[in-house]
Amino acid sequence: MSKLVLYGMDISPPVHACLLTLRALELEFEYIEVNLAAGEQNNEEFLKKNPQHTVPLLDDDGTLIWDSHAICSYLVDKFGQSDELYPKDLVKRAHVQQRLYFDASVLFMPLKNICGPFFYKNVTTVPQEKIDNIRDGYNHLETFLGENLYVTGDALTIADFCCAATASSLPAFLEINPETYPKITAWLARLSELPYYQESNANGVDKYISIFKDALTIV
Ligand SMILES: N[C@@H](CCC(=O)N[C@@H](CS)C(=O)NCC(=O)O)C(=O)O
Repeated sequence: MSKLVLYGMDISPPVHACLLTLRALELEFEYIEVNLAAGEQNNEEFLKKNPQHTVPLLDDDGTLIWDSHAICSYLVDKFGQSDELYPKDLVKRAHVQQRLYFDASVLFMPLKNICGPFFYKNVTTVPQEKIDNIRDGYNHLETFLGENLYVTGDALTIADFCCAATASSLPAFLEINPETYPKITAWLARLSELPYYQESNANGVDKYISIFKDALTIV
């Protein structure tokens, strides 16, 4: 069994997605906190491992993988007892991948586009357009969920981990109104019942949301 090391930060949604996957697979790993506020991601040592200077970063016995979506896929392919969380079936896998790319682009980037300027440049005003981008993501997610239990159908996959890690943090900027988004609300409640959800995601989400409470003005 190789030695897995995850570099992360406690409030980072993509890190939470990896923690959910690691714990779902019951894998042992070492966790190393990277202090992004102190700029540790730009240290020479970290940049050698990930020139894109982002967390999460996985080190699997010297094999370095970054981007949460790539990490979660790799973990299931390499260590999963089954392919349940990341199906090998071509069509099922394509559907999971579509949701992973959706998370990486449509859901996550609006979050990063608000919190990046806040953390690194002390920007506390948010143009309405950035909030509208979050709403677009919610609308798509609500449609994808439809009558399904999970984002690609009736089975839990890594696409749920990635999308839920982002979606649960986005209320820092725009509430998920249960009347407007009943499917998203029910899906997040369903995921929160996973035994490893609180530790892997919810604790960090609470901290993330509390940082932004009353901190931003929408203009
Ligand atoms: N698409 C990437 C996004 C990773 C990302 O942007 N992580 C943020 C923290 S949430 C980060 O490391 N920011 C520091 C930086 O970009 O310098 C993923 O899913 O892993």
